[in-house]
Amino acid sequence: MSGTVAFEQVGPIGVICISNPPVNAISHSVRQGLIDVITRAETSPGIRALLIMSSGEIFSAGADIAEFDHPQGEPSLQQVQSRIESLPIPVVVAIHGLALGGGLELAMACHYRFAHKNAKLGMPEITLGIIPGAGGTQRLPRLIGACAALGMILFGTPVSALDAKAKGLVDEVAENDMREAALRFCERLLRDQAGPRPTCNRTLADHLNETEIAAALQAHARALKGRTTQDLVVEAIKASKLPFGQGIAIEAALAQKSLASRESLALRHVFFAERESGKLSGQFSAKQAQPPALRRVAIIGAGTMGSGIAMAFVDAGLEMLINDNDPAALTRSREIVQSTYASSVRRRRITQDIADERMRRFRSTVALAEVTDADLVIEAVFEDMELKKDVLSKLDSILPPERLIATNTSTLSVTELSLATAYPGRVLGLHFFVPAQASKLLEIVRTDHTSPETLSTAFRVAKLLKKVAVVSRDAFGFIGNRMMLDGYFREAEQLLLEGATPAQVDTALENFGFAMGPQRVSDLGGNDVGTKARIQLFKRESRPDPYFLIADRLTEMGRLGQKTGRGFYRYEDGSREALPDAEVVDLIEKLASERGILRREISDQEIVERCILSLINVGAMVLEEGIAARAADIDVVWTSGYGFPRHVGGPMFYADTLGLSNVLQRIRHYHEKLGHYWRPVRLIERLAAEGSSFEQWDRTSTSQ
Ligand code: T1G
Repeated sequence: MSGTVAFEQVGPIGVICISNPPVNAISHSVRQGLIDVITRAETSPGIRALLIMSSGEIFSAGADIAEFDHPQGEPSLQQVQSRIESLPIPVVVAIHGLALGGGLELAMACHYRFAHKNAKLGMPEITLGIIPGAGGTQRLPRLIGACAALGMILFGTPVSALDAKAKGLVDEVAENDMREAALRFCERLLRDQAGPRPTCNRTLADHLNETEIAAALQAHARALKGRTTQDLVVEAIKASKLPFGQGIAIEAALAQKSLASRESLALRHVFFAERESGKLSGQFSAKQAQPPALRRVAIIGAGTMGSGIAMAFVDAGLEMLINDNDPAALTRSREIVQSTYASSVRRRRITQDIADERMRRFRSTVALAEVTDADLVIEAVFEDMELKKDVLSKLDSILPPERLIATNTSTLSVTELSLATAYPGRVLGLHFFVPAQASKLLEIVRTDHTSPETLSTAFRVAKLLKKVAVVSRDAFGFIGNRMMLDGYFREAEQLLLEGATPAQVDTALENFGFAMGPQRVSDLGGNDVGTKARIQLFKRESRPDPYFLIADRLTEMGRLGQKTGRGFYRYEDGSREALPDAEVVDLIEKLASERGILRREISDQEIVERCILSLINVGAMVLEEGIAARAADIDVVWTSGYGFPRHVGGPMFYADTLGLSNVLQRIRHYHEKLGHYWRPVRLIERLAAEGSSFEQWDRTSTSQ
């Protein structure tokens, strides 16, 4: 009997309990355990029904993703499901928390589904680049209809228990004590002599037609841009109109195909990389330090970033106090937050009660002294060294030494700021991204002084805000901005000088999969923001010309981007549509001729290759300098904070798929053609010479 599945007889009911922490993944041991207890139940006298449930927070997060890279040992989940479905007695499943992927597929093979009112049920396989492979594309259509099933599987986000009941996926929803309620439900079935009800024998209520398929794909077009898994999903669900045996065989073949796809390898890499980046390795193991409880947070500076960060904490349930010495700024901040909640209420994302409750926890003050009872204080004032030092030293004088002080700087030296305080160990950078309340990424910037307690509190903050945390050592631009400025955006500018247009560069990279091209991102964030960042950079380091000639000239000309209606593009009043502007092309031509740069036709392929390779090259530099601990961390930063396509896996994973010797050969090609800043990084040369990869580098460097 496996240790992950327990069996107990309660009168005529055999209770089977899965216990495989932390998420009851349906690993080999669970599958074997289920087969063992079903066999035992079949031979136990007096058993007239089975109840399958789980212990812990959730029912099950599905198949064990960690097993995907190895041949799946018998019994398979399909074999477990056939045993359950063909039992001569009713089998009930009780779902609490979450039933995802293979977990929901197991539930759909049971004869009756019972769910707690707060439970959620979903098929997130598409987020891993695979299709449901344990009957999900065959049983779900039989339970809720092919069209609804297509919607649920393409979307990947779980539905509530009440929605699931309305769709016919769940038979009954329980208010409280799950186990007791589920046992009552089984007894009622026995009283009503309700027998087994194999889902596989059900007939489809509807058939998919091309219009519905097109509509469903269109509804998810943005999320599925550049992806292919959706085509396999459609093919599999179409097969659900066939006899079950035929459909399940087609699903199995398509599932195998999806599992082997580059898209899935990339998405699984990002899945585990996001979970790994949340852990500290080596001398900074967070386990040594228990972070203090976080109930109250204070933000200094009520600008756009300060207000967004404040909202993120309020959304996470914390008490919030925002401070600014300008009462008008506080009023503006409150109005911005209030109107953001109002639009969320209009879009039915939250209720008015929730909006009101959150505004009650959003307090503001001009008195800095009032922040002393906050468990954490984050400064988000204007990006100026002297101003930030002044704020930090004032906070240092009024806060107890163990209290964490964080700075939201994106360009200044966190080390220098921390040394403006008496306790540099309690200072670090919490680099949020616009919009702070919604962006997934949080760059945690540690200095050589940052203490383990401070670091583990920062990780606690990320978990509370449901953000993906990545640790960066303190250096100019940390991980993301450094690679953006010295690699990706810089190369985009160079391509403009050599003959490409902003629209051509942006479209080429958006076709590669980026959410938005570099020039459009610059116009959205404000070209002046980039210029200010470079002014800070040049106080610490130099960069040879040309380095953001065009963007800095646009700033001088007041072409700041969307906020001024003109930037790399022009924008009609009230529109965010980026329209080409001849004045910009003229400016670029002039800057190029001033530097004797010959302009030429440039292919989209060259644009993508140069922008991505420069990202990879600077990424390797960031690794070599120890600013990022893992190549996988860089992939997390770029996929969760800079719009790099998740289904490509991030720049470093992508480099591995290209092969580092090919990457090196192409970088050397551009080094010869374009000069010094394309010099290949030694780490790439070494790994290519060893026939190695960034993934292997991660494995060896983090194990040291
Ligand atoms: N398999 C293996 N490990 C898993 C796992 C899974 N399905 N889900 C989570 N973990 C690990 C995770 O790596 C982490 O480990 C720990 O559990 C806690 O996770 C046949 C083929 C459930 C919403 O896509 O979305 O079924 O880092 O930090 O924030 O058709 O995990 O501590 O060592 O994320 O509370 C489909 C994936 C599988 C769901 C919990 N299922 N998981 O979030 O904790 S494919 C999914 C999640 C499938 C079938 C197919 C989330 C969660 P560690 P966590 P969390």
